[in-house]
Amino acid sequence: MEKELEKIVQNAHAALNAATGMTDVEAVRIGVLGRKGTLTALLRGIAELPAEERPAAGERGNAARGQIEAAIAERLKGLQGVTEAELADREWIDVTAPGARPPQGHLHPVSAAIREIGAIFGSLGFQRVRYPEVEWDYYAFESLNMPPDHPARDEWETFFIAESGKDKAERIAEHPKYGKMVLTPHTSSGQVREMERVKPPIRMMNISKCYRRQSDVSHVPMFHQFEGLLIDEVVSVTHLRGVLQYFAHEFFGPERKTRLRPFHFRFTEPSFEVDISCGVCGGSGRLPTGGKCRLCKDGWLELGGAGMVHPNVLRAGGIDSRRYSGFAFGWGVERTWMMKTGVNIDDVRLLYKNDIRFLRQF
Ligand code: FA5
Repeated sequence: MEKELEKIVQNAHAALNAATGMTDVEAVRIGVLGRKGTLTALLRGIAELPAEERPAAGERGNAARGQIEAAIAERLKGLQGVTEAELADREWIDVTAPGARPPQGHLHPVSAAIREIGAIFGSLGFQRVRYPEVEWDYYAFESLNMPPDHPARDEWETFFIAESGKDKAERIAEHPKYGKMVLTPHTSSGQVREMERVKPPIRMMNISKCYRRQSDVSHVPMFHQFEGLLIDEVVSVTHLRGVLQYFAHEFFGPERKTRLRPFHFRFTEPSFEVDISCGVCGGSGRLPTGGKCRLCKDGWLELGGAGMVHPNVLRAGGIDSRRYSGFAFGWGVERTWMMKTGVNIDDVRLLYKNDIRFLRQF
């Protein structure tokens, strides 16, 4: 028995030394001291020894048990220290290090431009409004001095919306003057709606989506326009020019200039196209290297249309054209943004490709 005890103790020590984790130590404990453990079995055998040998055998057995228990406790303590040290090593954090920033997006350039444009005209007292994107022919064309079948309408390359037979008949009976249903081809559709909504003085800023059947480097089928309308008692072209110059100064910077070029729109008289001096060549049309500026060619870029509101349009809006006059202008948001100094984009369609690599640059 003596020898067996010694062997059990030695094996237990060897197994404990080889243990690399708590579960190994637990396996040793069960294997030696558990109900079916080697030492437990040996100690059970003491009962079968002659009576005079039992006390000494019991004492040695208990001493061996105590020794193994102490060795287990010791080993556990050691391993716990190691685990804690490992954990501390693995999960170490430097609380003073700067945090990792999560990726942050930003507004689409068109949304950012809309905000900026709205804020500039807001500072001049122009009130933001919104009118339907699906509009009646009456507001998009007829009330703007473009009777049905007038050739000037062709320029707007309009999308028409189909109305079903019964609904259409009912609607025409109710609102005969409205005509066909269209996708707003320009924000000028808001002019007569605004005149119907409020009486002068009017300072409207209508920024909205517009739709035309067009797609090339300078056209997209869905784009945005911003339309200013100002109606009051004594309004002249000088006011129009001052407002446009103020906007250009704020949006593009003080070094850029605007000019009004005579044009023709059915709903303004006189009418103009507004140009802005090119931000690439500084308005000269030539590059410092001597060549022609590829963006503008002659120093100017077209921004959009403008003019003094036609008396027929004022009349359509129920406004006395002998007492009141006004100006209006309508520009494309995308093209206006593209003319900012440093943007340098030669295809407007890039804005709607949803290519994050492109959008991230602005
Ligand atoms: C108009 O739409 C007139 N309603 C502007 C106006 C308003 C004149 C008030 C007088 C008084 P035009 O068709 O030229 O005009 O369009 C104005 C601007 O919208 C263009 O200069 C361009 O910047 C932008 N635009 C027009 N079509 C597109 C398109 N398909 N894609 C992107 N931008 C466009």
